[in-house]
Amino acid sequence: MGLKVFLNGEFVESEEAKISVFDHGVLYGDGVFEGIRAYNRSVFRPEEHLDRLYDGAGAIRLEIGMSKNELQEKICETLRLNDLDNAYIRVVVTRGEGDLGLDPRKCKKSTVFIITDRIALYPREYYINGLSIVTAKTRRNPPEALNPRIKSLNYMNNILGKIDAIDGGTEEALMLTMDGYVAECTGDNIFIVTAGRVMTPPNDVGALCGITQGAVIELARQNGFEFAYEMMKPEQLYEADECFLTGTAAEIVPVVRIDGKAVGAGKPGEVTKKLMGFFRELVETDGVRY
Ligand code: PXG
Repeated sequence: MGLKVFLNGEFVESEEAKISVFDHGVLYGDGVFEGIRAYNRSVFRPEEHLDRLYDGAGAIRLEIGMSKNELQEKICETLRLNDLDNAYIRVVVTRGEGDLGLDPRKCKKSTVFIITDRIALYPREYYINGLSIVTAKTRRNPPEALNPRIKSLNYMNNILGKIDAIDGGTEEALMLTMDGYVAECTGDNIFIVTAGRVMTPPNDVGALCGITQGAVIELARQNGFEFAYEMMKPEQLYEADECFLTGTAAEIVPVVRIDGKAVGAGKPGEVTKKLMGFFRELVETDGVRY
């Protein structure tokens, strides 16, 4: 039995879930999206994901056409219909159908869909032994161009970064700002730990405000770790005691090698492992039931 997809107000079989070739989401990547997780029949922090979705839509002057509450209810309904206990949820809002021109005013109604699926987890190996990453040659978009705070459907900058990762024989790549500061990875935020201090770059350098990043900052503070937003150059990463990535799909994944250089002892660090434990508890307890 196929999974049902919410598409423009209706639930349809995944094979029937189709959108127009004139949709500006397809023609121009004109739209916004969210990736959300459900654990044990609870959606993890849906309000935060929906706030980010609506803020992004506002920034590109896209009218979603549904309230946050309605959309949250449709997410829960989709999960219930598909009887999923644990899931990866993709919410997508595009500008909708228009003509062969950029003008967003030609698109009269947004396209909204929700895909819920079983989550394909990263290999356990990454969490036990850690991940190697490389610095992408592609730089992150400056906030004055396509602001990385907007989780837009135009992910070409990140895809180019991902190609750099693949070329470097790894799964994830570090993306720098135009000034050479650490921004984030192609689909994850980045943290380092140096002398017991947990640090991540300030999001206004040009990075997505990650929901997982926010949760990890809370956990670090609650558990007595010193935390600071810090501008950092790649050299500071090489010299860090620990490094890890955060993201909805990845959760917390230790980084043990950057550009071929070992981070700390070249294995997942103690602070990273503690935070991974706290995060596991958090997702099991802090969610919205469906
Ligand atoms: N930075 C970027 C550029 C992202 O796309 C994150 C950071 C982490 O944010 P959250 O809110 O998830 O903690 C993301 C989100 C995937 C996938 O399939 C990953 C993301 C988005 C879409 C798909 O791996 N990462």
